This record gives sequence, C-alpha cells and structure tokens, in this order.
Amino acid sequence: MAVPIPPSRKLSWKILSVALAAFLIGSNIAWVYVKATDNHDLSAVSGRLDQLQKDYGAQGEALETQQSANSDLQKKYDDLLADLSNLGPQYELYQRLRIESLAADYYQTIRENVGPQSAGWRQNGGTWAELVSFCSELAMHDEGKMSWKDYEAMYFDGYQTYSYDDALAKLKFVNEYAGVSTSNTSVENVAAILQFIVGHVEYQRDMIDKFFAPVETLFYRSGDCEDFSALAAALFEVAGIDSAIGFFSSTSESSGHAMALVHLDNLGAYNWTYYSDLTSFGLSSGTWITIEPQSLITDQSGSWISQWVLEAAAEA
Ligand SMILES: [Ca+2]
Repeated sequence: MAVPIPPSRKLSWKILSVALAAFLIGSNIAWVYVKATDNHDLSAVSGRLDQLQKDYGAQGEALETQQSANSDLQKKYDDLLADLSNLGPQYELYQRLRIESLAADYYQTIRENVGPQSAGWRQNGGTWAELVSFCSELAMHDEGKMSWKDYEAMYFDGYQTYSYDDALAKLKFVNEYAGVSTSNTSVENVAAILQFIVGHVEYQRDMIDKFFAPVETLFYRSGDCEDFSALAAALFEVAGIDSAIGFFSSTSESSGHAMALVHLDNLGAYNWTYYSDLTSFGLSSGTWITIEPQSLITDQSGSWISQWVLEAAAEA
C-alpha cells in the first residue's frame, strides 16, 4: 500500500532540489571565478618571478664583482703586512750600514794614499798582482785583520773606536741578517751570502776605477766587479770560509773582471768552476772554487765564468 506523501513534505523536496541545483551552479560559477582569478594571479606572479630572477641575477653579478674586489684588497693587505714585517729589520740593517762623513773620508784617504788612486800607482800603472793585493787589503781591513796605522788616528779621534772593529761589526751583522750560521754547512753559508749580495747590491760602473771597501759597498748598495768581490770575500771570511779575490782577463771581453774564490772542495749539489792548484798565484794549496759574487750559488758554472783567465789572486 502506497503511503501518500504529505503536502508539506512535497514542498520540502522541491526546495531541496532547487537548493541542490543552485548549489551546483553556484559552485561552478565559483570554480570558474576562482580559475579566472587564479589565472590572473598566476600571470602577475609569473611577472614578479621574472623580475625577481632578474634582480637575483643582477645581485649575483654585483656579489661576484664585490668578492673579486675583496680578494684584490685582501692580497694588497697581505702584501702590505709582509712589507711591514720586513721593513723593521731592513731599517735596522740600513741604519747599521750607514757610513758617516768621517768614515767615508777615512776610506777615501786610504785610496788616495795607499791604493791605485795614489800618485805613485798612477805613475807605475800597478800590476795585476798589486791591484788585487790592495783589493784584498780592503777586505782584510774590514774583517778586522789589518789596519793602516798612519791613518787610524784620524778615525780614532772622531769615533774613539777603530775603523776595522766597526767594519767587522757591520760584516757580522750582515752575515747574521743573511742567515749565515755556524750550524750551516760552508756551502749553505756561501749560498746565503750570495743571496744577500744579489738581493741588496746593484752593479754600477765606476767613473774612475775606484776600489771600495766592503762596508762602503754595503752602504752604497752598489759597486762594480772588484767591489762585489771584496765584499763577498770579506763576508765569506767572517763566516769562516777561506776566500780570495781574483783578477781576470778575457780574450772576448775588452776589459778585465774580478771574482771571488773560496777554498772549498765542492759546492755540494750545485755546479761549480774550480782551480785544483793556485800556489803559483800565492794562494794556499788545494782546490779554489771561483765565485761570481754577482750571481746566486745556482749560477756558478757556465761560459760566463769559464771565459775568464786568472791573472792575479790574493787571499782575503
Ligand atoms: Ca769599483
């Protein structure tokens, strides 16, 4: 038996159906609206994203430029720090090597009265042996081994010290600065002295042939071949290495040359140029190695050194 639906219930169903339809249509419209709104937002967001990516790229480039500038600055700063840490010891070195007018006058007086610049030498010309002897005397003086008594009073009056003592103190200081040590081998000390000379003394020609004492060459930080040789020989001697100065001639060079000699058997791992006996030149028996004082220990062999013919030598 069918149950009749009361009129009020029929109305409720209709209302429900309409409400359901309205809801479905409404939700579609809303969905379309939301989609439309989404699409609009998406395009705006996409635009912003592009802009942000451009900004990000530009910032990245700026950052790289800044990082590069920072790295340059850091390098300059590190270099400055290194310079600064060297400046103190270098300042002390240059202060210690300073020569005042009286000491300069002393050495010039020696040259003019004893050496090749004196009137007697000019008349006689001076032999190779005489020239090299005076050069080695300047070295020996600065090593504290000899003096010219006639001229020492002038120096003593000014300083109340002896010229050779002051010179030796300077040479000892230089060797210490150069890294010379009694715990080193002789070859290591030769290497250290050559490195110091090459790093601090510059080759310059004389206007007249003037022989400088080692401490003068150290003060000027320049000189020519015999000045380099006297300086090297004196520093070697102060380091405990027997040395000499040699004057050389060459068929391929118009002028002569001066180099130092060390009384060693070898230069260890380095190449060397040597004489097995120089007793005929007045040097002690045994091997003498030629040392070009204008070159590092790594450059003590080859055609430059071997072209020179020894004319005279004198131990320093
Ligand atoms: Ca000279």
